[in-house]
Amino acid sequence: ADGLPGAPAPFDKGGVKVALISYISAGDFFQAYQAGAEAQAKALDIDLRVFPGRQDAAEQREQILQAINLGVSGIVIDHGLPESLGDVVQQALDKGIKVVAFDVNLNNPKIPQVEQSDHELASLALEQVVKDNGKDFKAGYVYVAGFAPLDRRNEVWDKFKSENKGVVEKARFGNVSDTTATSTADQAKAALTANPDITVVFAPYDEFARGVKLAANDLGIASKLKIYSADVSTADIQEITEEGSPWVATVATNPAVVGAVSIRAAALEIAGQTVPRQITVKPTLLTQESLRAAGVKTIEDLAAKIPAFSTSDAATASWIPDKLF
Ligand code: SR1
Repeated sequence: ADGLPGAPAPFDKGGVKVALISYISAGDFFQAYQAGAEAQAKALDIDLRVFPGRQDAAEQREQILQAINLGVSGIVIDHGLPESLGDVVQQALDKGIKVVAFDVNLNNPKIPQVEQSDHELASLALEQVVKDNGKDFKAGYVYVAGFAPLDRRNEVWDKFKSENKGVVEKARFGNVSDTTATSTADQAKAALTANPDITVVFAPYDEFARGVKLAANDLGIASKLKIYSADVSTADIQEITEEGSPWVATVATNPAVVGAVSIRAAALEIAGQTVPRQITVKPTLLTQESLRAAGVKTIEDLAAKIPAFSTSDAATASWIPDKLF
C-alpha cells in the first residue's frame, strides 16, 4: 500500500480495509455495481474485501461479523433485509467502523444511504408509459416487496394507479433469486396467458423485464406488448434495441457509478469528512427509439454520450480520484 499523497489520514498511508457486503451478486446490475466499487477502491488504494451475496439473510449477517473481525475501517452494505441486519450493523458502529448503505433502509442517522432516486426513476418510466399508451390500458406489474428500491418504485405505481382509474392492474408477479429472469419468465407466461388483454407491463428491475420479454417471445405476443423497466447494461441495450423487441424503455443510472459513489461515501466517512445522510444518483430515461437513433450499443457508448453515465458529483472531494470509466 502506497497511499494517496495529500489525502487525509488514513488514506495518506494506504491499505485501508473496507468490506463490500452484498445481498445479491447475480445479474448485470450487481456485477457492474461491484466492478465500479472495485475500480473506485483501487483508485483510493483501499484494500476492498468483497463478500458475495447469495440472497441469504443469515449469511449476510455472518459476513458483517467476519468483516468486523477482519478489522475493516468501513463496510458498504449493498441491499439486504433490514430486520436481519440492525443488531450486527450496530455492533460494527459500536466498534467505530463506518457503515454506508446502498438500497437498504437501516434507519440509523449514523449511516449514509445511497439510492438512485427511485421515485423519480419510476415517475419517468410511467410518464413514458402514458406517452406511448395513454391512460386506459390493462397492465401487468412485476414486484417483490421488501427490497427498498422496489418498495419506493411501488409507491409511485400505487399513486399512478389511484390517479389513473383507466389503468387496471390485471396481474402482479415477480421473483428475486439467483434465477430472477427465468423464474419471472415462468410467472409472466402464466399471467399473460390468463390475461390476454394486458398490453403494458411495468417491470422496474432489468431482470424482471428480461423475464417478461422471454415470456412474450415464447408466447408469440411481443408485438402487442410494451415493457417498461429500470436499469441498463450492455446486454439490456441489445435486448431493447433488437428488431421487434417489446422492451421499449428503461430508466437507469450506470450501476458502476453507483458502486463508486458508495465507496467514496465510505472513504469520506472514514476520513471524518462530511457526508450527506441521503446520497442520490439520478437516473436517465432511455427509450428504444432514442437508443436506436443514437446508435447506442453498449454502456460505454452511453457513458460517452450522457455525462451521468461516466461520473457523478455525489460524495466527491478534491483528494478522491473520480475519473474511473
Ligand atoms: C431486488 S432489487 C433490484 C434493484 O436494485 C437496484 O436498485 C437496481 O436498480 C435493481 O432494479
